[in-house]
Amino acid sequence: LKKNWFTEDCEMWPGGTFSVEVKEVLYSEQSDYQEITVFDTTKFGKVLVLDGIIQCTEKDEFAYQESIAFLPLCLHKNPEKVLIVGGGDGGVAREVAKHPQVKEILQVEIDEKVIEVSKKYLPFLAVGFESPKLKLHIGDGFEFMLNHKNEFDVIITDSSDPVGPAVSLFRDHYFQLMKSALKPNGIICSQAGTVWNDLDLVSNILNICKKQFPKAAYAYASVPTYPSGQIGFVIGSLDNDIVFDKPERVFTEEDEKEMKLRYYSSEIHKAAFVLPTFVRQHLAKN
Ligand code: AAT
Repeated sequence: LKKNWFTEDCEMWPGGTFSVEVKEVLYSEQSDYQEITVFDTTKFGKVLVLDGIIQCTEKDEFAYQESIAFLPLCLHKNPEKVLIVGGGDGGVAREVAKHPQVKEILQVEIDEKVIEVSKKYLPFLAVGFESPKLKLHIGDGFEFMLNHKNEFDVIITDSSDPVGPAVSLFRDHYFQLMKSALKPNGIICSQAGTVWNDLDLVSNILNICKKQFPKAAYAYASVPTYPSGQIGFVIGSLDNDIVFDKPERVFTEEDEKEMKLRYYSSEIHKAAFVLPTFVRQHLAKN
């Protein structure tokens, strides 16, 4: 490979990985929690990298942010109060704020530096922080959850992978705490890994979710710059009557335009829960 290619090298995806051609490194510093890098690329726009792992690229970030936001929001009958854990670039807040029923958003991000850097270099994401609906807390998502009970309609965990500061957000205890932080009929949605790289990780997270929530499912989105071009979410619901592939809130084409949606639609919502056969079979027996 040419010298100016960035390669996402991590023990979580051994033997093969994704590269992007870098035009210019805009920022690179170690924060209290992780190494933060922002660079510009020839074809993918600006890219945010934490500890060597791509968090988002300008080209395809909307596929991830829209999915992790609207899958749970549209499954809830009235998602008025929403908690976002992680998401320091602002992209998920940007999407959540668009939902017409959402009145109040709390966000807890561990690393103030990610927010600062996004505001400076990634304004298309950090625009999310400008919403008057949003209150931002700096702190650990796990600790935050210990002190909040019966408060949220929807909790979205936009966390990095389970290697650095986000390890606690994949634990049993965290899912238990999210459950008690929810109001009746509440819904959670957590970043839950890719089926091509680590199907066991996916089934572990889904099983942790199933232990706490009467209803749980894995949904996926196509995001070319995440490992293997795909990423998924576990969704858990306290509402026994939920039908995951049937959104409560259906968006018309006018809604899509007004909300500037580029990936999520009510059709995509249904498709997101239809899993490839090897995935369906693996999740059924593990
Ligand atoms: N929307 C971009 C996608 C992300 S960002 C993940 C965020 O989670 C980062 O800002 C990180 O600082 C934050 N974070 C990590 N641990 C915690 C914690 N314990 N509490 C609160 N915030 C935390 C995710 C990209 C997924 C990459 C898939 N390969």
